[in-house]
Amino acid sequence: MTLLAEHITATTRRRPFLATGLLGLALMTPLMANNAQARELSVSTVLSDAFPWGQAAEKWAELVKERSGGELTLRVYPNAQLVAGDQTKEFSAMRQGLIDLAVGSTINWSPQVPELNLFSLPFLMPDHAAIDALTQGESGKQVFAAIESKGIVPLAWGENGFREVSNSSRPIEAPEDLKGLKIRVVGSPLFQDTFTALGANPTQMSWADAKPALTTGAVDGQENPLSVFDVARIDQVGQAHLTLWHYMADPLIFAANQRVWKSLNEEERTLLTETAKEAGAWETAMSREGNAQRLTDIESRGVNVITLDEDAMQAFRDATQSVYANWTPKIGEALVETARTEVAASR
Ligand code: X2X
Repeated sequence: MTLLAEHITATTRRRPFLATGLLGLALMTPLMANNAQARELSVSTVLSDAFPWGQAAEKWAELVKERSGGELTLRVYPNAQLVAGDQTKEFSAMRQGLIDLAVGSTINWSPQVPELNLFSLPFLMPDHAAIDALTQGESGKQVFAAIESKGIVPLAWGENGFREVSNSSRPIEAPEDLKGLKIRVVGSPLFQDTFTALGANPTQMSWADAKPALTTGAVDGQENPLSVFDVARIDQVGQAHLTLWHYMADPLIFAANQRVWKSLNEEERTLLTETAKEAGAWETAMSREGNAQRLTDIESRGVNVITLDEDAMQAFRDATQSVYANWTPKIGEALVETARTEVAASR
């Protein structure tokens, strides 16, 4: 089915009162026609419920179903299928109404919301306390305001996690070790700059294309959180070396299309917001707690896990300073300054 046909079918089946045109009427099922109260909303995610990210969306759906007594249901569409795998189009698709709700990564939405690049600034957030300081602080408020100004209603935060770099050919212990390595990155321009600054050869592609590219050796390396490396069994596609450099972490954001949001009553909005916050907090804690075991499992599969001392970390920080020069004006001087202050206060 084409994306549009799929959307029309999905939308009309779920929201008969919003259906437009004859096609919509023709596709209305008798059940829904008799039960105009029940409503199903689509939720887009990039990763399935084999990963914490997909589990965050499923948890949200579970809580909504439970508390609405079945009157409101969320149906999760993983693997960026509502945007045919093109994850950096998710935000636009939600804005256009092709997607009702999403649990999305700040990286994937950053091409449309420049402020979201804040979280991708290399080595800005050293630990979980720093991430929380931003998402739960003034920075988070400003970022949510930026999302809202683009026609999307942000509801809550979750977490994909600290992204660690892996590759098939050598241990990465210093910026020089990245020289010439082809690294798969998400199609978000800041990553092009970070890996270029480090002397690597960044290649932008979707997650759907990443594993095949690692398998064939079209790329040498990738960067993703431990949960993704573990669940997707990235060790099985030749990624023998994994460096824990914590260079950035991508929060997840629970959000809604504005028209969908306006069509909900006050009670439904409160329900969606509270359950999103609960699901996000649950997933963030679960994902963080799982990391120690994941690391043990990854090492037991023979992956060479590299940790860096303070000097080595500083060398990476120094090598990526140009990213701040290029991106601070795009993100907003004031926001970057606020974030730096919040990170410092969390130390
Ligand atoms: O594509 C990736 O690397 C992933 C799955 O982590 C994101 O969607 C940001």
